[in-house]
Amino acid sequence: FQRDLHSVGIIGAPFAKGQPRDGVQLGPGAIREAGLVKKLEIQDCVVKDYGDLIFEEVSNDEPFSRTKQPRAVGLANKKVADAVHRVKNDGHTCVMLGGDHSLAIGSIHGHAASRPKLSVVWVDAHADINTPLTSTTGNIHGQPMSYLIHELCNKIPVMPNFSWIKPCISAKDVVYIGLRDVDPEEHHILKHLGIKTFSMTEVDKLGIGKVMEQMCDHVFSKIKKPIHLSYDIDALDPSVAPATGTPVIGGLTYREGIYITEYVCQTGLLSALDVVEVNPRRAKTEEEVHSTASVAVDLVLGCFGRVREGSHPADYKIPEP
Ligand code: EXY
Ligand code: MN
Ligand code: MN
Ligand code: MN
Repeated sequence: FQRDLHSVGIIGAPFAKGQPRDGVQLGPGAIREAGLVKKLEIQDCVVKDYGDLIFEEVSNDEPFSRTKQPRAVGLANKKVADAVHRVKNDGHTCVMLGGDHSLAIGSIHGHAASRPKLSVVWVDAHADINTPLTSTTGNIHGQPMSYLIHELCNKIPVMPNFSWIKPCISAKDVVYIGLRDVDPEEHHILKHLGIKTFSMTEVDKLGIGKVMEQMCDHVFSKIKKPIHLSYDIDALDPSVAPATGTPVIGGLTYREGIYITEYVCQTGLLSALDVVEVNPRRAKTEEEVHSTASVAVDLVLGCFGRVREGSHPADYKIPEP
């Protein structure tokens, strides 16, 4: 087995206002501290760290109807979109470290600005496809997909600091893996738009190997598009990744979670990755912070060539006595 060379551009996005729990802004720091850059370099990636984005305070950010902190979320996502666009134009595979999952609005938007035809693989316990009008919580991290899908554009109200967002993906180019906590309104949207979903039931029934094969059959049925992998750490079982804001029992095992990344890497089409919802303040112990951050690092490593069978340099020679 031989590795490809990967050129990786990393953006930290310490942002928490797409949801109500403090601490998810500390995700990028925790993932970096777990050795992300060093470990990528050890596996022969060329890494450019663009550092962490700075998000200004937004005053008078009153809810828009039920939707909470729309101005801050809209503004932060514009920054993320511009940063991801830049990383893509610089020629790297982009890694966006969240922060909460509302940041996928900017990440996918910025990615689509430089790669117009994308497929999106959304790995999550949740569908994150509420519209501002179906959401019962008003938390934008439960809504990002709704702003991005063409087929929903006439269901989205005009909100402050959201006017720059234009839908940029088609329902047929989206696949979900790991679902197990989907609101009724979201379930309707998924069925109505015919979006391909592999809930935990399909993971149980088919096994993760077949899930990934069928995922590829679905998104690459016509042309091979670049992949945007949006990986919510809560897709993994809370026993594997406890430090997160909305844990749901019955999730992916460590092995299933890693297999997804190995498989996506093997397609050669990974173009951008989000790792979101790591929240160090939701951990019960320091050990839970470390284990969650270290799993997040392993997911990134899997996306960039790490394989469990091991690997070796092409020119390696067994030493002779
Ligand atoms: N469906 C619920 C909502 O819309 O608020 C819960 C969303 C949780 C979103 C998490 C991060 O993926
Ligand atoms: Mn999510
Ligand atoms: Mn989630
Ligand atoms: Mn590869």
